[in-house]
Amino acid sequence: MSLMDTLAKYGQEQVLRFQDSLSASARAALEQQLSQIDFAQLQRLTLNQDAAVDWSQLAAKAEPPPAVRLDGSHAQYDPQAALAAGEQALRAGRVGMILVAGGQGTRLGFDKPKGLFPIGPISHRNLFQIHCDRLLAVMKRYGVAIPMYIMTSPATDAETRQFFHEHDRCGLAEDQLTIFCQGTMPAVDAKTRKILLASTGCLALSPDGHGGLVAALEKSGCLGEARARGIELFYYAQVDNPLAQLCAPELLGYHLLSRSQMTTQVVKKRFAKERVGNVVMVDGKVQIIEYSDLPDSAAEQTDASGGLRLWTGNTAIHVFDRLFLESVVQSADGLPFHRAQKAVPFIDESGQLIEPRDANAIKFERFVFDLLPLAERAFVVEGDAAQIFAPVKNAAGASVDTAAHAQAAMLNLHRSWLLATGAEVPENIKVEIHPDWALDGSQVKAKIQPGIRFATDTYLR
Ligand code: UD2
Repeated sequence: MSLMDTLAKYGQEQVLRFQDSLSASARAALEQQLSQIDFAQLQRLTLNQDAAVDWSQLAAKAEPPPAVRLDGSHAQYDPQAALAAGEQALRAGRVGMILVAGGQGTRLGFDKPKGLFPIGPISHRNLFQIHCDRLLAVMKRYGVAIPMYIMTSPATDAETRQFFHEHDRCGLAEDQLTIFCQGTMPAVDAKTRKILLASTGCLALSPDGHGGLVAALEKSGCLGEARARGIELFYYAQVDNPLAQLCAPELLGYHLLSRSQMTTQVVKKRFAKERVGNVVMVDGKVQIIEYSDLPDSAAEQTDASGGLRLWTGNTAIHVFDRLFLESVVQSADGLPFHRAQKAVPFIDESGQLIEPRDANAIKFERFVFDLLPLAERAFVVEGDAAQIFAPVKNAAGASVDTAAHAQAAMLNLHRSWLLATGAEVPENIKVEIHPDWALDGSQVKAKIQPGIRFATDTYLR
């Protein structure tokens, strides 16, 4: 079927409205974009013919998942055994690291890839550097090279590659860092369901969500390369969380001991409507109900102890079996799409660029956590938010999840390590610890004089 016939069949002829004004190369580029679109799938989505989820019904059946709790309760496995199993996997070179960095930092008001956002309270290291420094310290501790796979999107790819090129891959070896780009989905007009044009020769395309990870890992060859290197499990984190304990052996170990295919680290939600996914059990399956889909009534329910009944906040820190990801590659196309109403700039019929203030378009995204129901065995482990979770989401001044909140969390964590050794760190003094100086509190005591008093802001590295 010709392109025009396809466009006519799906009522999307408007995308070629300006073709006569395009150069041959511009027209070819537009046709290349159009060739990537599954018009039948897009029509199902725009006509809402995909399986609609009754979130109220799902939430009514949702139970808190069995989870290894911070206080050690519900631990079917001995924490020391988990630590040992995770360390063994690390030393054996069976672990790879996936960092997703394709999102546009719109909420943050930062017009570069979020990974380039400077977050180090004293060092001003950006998020990419924070994560790479930690990975290098883990590698040093376990004497192993851990491959780092960074997923970008067309919105973040070029600047991300340029950054790593200009900064010697943040110290990672050439054969250790792979940057791969996720897929995209066209944005459609919220009323007419017509595909929007970003310019006369370019579609308004958005990243297809971090659920695009599986297809992107496969298409980029990363999954095959990881298999060839003997990688059996991936530690997964979002670039926006500077506290993520990359490749933490305990979580890896619980994943291995429980024979889980996908393990999720959760934190106790701070309040009912916290903007985190809710990790729940429904009909025996672990799954995540995103904050935007959870009815208030379900979010606000409390249990006998007075705490939130659905208490498990999704930190988006996961451990995946490579074999599990390989097994779902085929069904990755079956991951559901979530819709987001967004303000998307577009070219109107006269060829003028319109930059709406209010949501005018629908974006379609897949979520990586929708892999959970596909796992026969999933596992959930509670982490201490003060140690593992301080996402940078919102612009300065917001009540939660700003850079200032994340920096305070980083400083509080490092302070706690120093205070535990008997050092004195006055409240107004900032001490930032580079992971090469100390990856966690256990390494600090041997590095400082007993009872030392920090009188000025200090960056230990
Ligand atoms: C995400 C989770 C939420 C909770 C929270 C923790 C979803 C939908 N929600 O909320 O449950 O775990 O994080 O901080 O996941 N990204 C890509 N490609 C994309 C879209 C996003 O790489 O196409 C990355 C992005 O760079 C960021 C992360 O995924 O690091 C989260 O992105 P988000 O902003 O869509 O999700 P958020 O923060 O609302």
